[in-house]
Amino acid sequence: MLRQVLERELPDEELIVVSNREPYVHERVDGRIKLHVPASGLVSALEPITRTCAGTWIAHGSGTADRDVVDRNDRIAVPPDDPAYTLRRVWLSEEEYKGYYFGFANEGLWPLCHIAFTRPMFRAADWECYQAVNRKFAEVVVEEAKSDRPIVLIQDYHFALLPRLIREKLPDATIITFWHIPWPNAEVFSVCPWREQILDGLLGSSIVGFHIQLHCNNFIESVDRFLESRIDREAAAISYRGSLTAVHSYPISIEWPEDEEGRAGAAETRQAVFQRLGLPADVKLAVGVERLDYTKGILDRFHALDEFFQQHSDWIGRLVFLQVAAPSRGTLPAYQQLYRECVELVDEINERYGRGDYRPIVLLDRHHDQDDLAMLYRAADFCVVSSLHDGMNLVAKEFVAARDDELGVLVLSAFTGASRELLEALVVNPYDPSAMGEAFYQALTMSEEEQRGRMQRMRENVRVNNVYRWAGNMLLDAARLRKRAALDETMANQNLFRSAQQPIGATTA
Ligand code: ADQ
Repeated sequence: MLRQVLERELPDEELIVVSNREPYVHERVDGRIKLHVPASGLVSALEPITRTCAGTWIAHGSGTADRDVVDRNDRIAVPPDDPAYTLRRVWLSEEEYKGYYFGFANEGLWPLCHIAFTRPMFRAADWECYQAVNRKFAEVVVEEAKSDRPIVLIQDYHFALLPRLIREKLPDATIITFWHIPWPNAEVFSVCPWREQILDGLLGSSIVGFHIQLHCNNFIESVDRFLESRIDREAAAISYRGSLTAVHSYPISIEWPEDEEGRAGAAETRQAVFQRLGLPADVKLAVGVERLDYTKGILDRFHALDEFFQQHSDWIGRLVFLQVAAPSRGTLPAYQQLYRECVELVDEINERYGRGDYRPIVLLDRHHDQDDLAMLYRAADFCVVSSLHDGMNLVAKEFVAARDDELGVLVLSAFTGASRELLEALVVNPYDPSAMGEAFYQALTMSEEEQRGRMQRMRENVRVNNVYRWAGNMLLDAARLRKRAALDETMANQNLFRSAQQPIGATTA
């Protein structure tokens, strides 16, 4: 569908993607340059699209060897082993990055948008950096644009001001901004000291996208409350400062894995993983995979495990919880504290329920590559996604996609976008540890027939609604907007022509 959209609806159009994080990072390790593909839902989702469109991806060059491999225009063709598109790196000073990324984006907007009861911090100095960096990216977009009406896909909360800044320079561009995290209700949003500027910035977009309708509604409510605008709720469009912004939901997804010939079967994979972790063959395995982030409800699932062992003590010694947690934003105090609390709670539970060699929780606090993660998903009896709040959550979809044996159970928080689509998961409230503990029990005792029935339906959903459909739907809407604009322009020209032919004074009232 994406290919069709591109060929039929947007032939020869120019696609520019902007995100904070780059899809490829070059690092210098022991004097040699190493290529690293970072852990991020955003990169997993956008990389296949940019490849298909042969576009330009503009991002912050964060690797220690990034400058060594670019050309004199700061560009590099990627993927390095099979180049398909251009990566344009933007350099930020330490001070800029600290204020814009760690400060305003991650200590301000991230907690503001996630209802996870972590207080957002707003500092004027961070806001200054955020504005400056948005301006810097706007300049680079204009520099990279080969025409005056490119399609620009802006990613995420790092760039709330960018759409307006681009619009001022390229008034005919089609700008789609996708907000990957939730949008809070107007009451919560109102605490942001620069709420009007943020809304004004975003409304420079032709389309603002969220994962689910609730976040679209919250955004429209915020605009209604803080800006002078006209809102057409039926068409989900906002008219502001003489232009129109559509607000739509586009649920993001993953690239469906291709059938790999000769890939190890589920039983073999399980055996290999159990051997690697030193687990006896007869224990059950639960798995959790995320960046170590306070919105992901990692402590909450450990509390649920505690409850579960209290209620079902016969399972002590028979269930191991493998938690993979990639370090993230480690310089921020809230993340350092979470890491400490996490290690302490794991130690406490392991001490309480461990016997001999048995440890109920195994914590692997490092980055894993996607193949490794797929092996863990396939080896597990159930996967736990207990986010306190999450725009979508791709781990839930990756787990489902990995289960070609159609077995395994997904325990999924009701506060993820994914819970709107994966209806056959065991949906839980992460704030209720005893109910979540019961869901673990239900997962462990579910018949294979029921597992298969649920898994088949979820797999069908994720297979069809994959990341290409997400991008395809956004680009299709962009194509519609461009066609309508072209039509409007033709009609306006015709009217001009007609009125020029009419004698002066012949117009009717
Ligand atoms: P994230 O908050 O990063 O994404 P998520 O959607 O779960 O959350 O994506 C995480 C990605 O990182 C997954 O592809 C996962 O496999 C990978 N990952 C996690 N832990 C890893 C590890 N230890 N090692 C290697 N890879 C790891 C944000 C929003 C989400 C939204 C996505 C996409 O917060 O709500 O779904 O963007 O829009």
